[in-house]
Amino acid sequence: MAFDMKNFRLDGKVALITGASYGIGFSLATAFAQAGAKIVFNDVKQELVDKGLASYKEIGIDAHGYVADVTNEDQINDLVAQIEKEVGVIDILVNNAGIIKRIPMLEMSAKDFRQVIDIDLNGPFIVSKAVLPSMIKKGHGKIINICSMMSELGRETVSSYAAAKGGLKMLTKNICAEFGEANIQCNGIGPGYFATPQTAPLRERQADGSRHPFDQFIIDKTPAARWGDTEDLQGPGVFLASDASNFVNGHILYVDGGMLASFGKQPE
Ligand code: NAP
Ligand code: GCO
Repeated sequence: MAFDMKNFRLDGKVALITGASYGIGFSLATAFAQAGAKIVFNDVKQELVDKGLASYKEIGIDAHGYVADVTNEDQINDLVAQIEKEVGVIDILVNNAGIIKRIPMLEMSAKDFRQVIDIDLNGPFIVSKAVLPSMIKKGHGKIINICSMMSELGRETVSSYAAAKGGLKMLTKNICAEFGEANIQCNGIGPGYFATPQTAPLRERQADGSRHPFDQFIIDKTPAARWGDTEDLQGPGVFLASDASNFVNGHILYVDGGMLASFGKQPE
C-alpha cells in the first residue's frame, strides 16, 4: 500500500493533554490542533484553566479546559465522563502533568517524596485507567507518557522525580504489554532539558549577569549545545499520536539533542 502523509494527521481525534495550560503540554496541544485534533486539557486550578483557554484562543484553538487533579481518581473519572459527553471519546491521552522537587535525599521528607510520586506516576496510572475502557471499546487508542532523562539517569536532589519517571517508563511498557492486542499504543517521550517554568530555577541569570552554572553544565552535556525548545517536541508528539506509529509500542522516544548518547563535552 502506497505511503500516505495523511497517516500523520489527527483529524477527528479527541486529545486529552493533562496539565497543558502552558509549558510542554501546551506546545504539544498546539501541534495536535494543527494536525486536526480537538484539544482537551485539565489543570488543578480554575485560574490556570482560564489562562490556558485564553492562550489557546489567542492562537485560534478552541480548546476545552477542565479543573481536575490527576491524583484524584473520582475527579478524573468524572472528567473523562464529562469529556465523553461534551467533546467525544478520548482517542489520544498525553500524561504530561508533573512536578519536581529538588531536595537532597537526606533532607527530603517522605511526604515530599510521596507527593512527586503521586503526581508524576500515580497520576498517569489513574488517568490511563480512566481512558482505556472507551479506547478498547472504540478499537484504538494512543497513550503518550512524558518521561525524562531521569527515566534513565539519576542526579543529586531529584530522587523522587527520578523514581517517578523511571516508574513511568515501566508503566509505559506495561500498558503496551497489557493492551497492545486491543490496538492501544502506549509510548513515552523523554525530553532532555527544556526551557519551561519547571526548569526556570536552573537557568536563572547570576547576580553578575553570568549564566547559572547548571545552565552551562547542560549545554556541555548536550551535543546540540543548547536547551530544548518545546517546539522540538511537536513532531515526535504528532508522530506518536498518529496512525504513522501504529506498530510502535512500549517505546520511549528520547528528544534530548543527543544527551543520552554522549559522555559530555571534553575539557578543552
Ligand atoms: P510545568 O511548566 O511545570 O507544567 C506542568 C503542568 O502540570 C502545569 O500546568 C501544572 O499546573 C500541571 N500540574 C501539576 N500538578 C498537577 C496535578 N496534580 N493535576 C493536574 N495538573 C497538574 O512543566 P513542563 O516543563 O511543561 O513539564 C511538563 C512535563 O514534562 C512534566 O511531566 C515534566 O516532568 C516533563 N519534563 C519536563 C522537562 C523540562 O526540561 N521542562 C524535561 C523532561 C520532562 P500547576 O501550574 O497548577 O502546578
Ligand atoms: C532537573 C530538571 C530535569 C528536567 C527533565 C530532564 O532538575 O534535573 O528539572 O529533571 O526537568 O526531567 O529530562
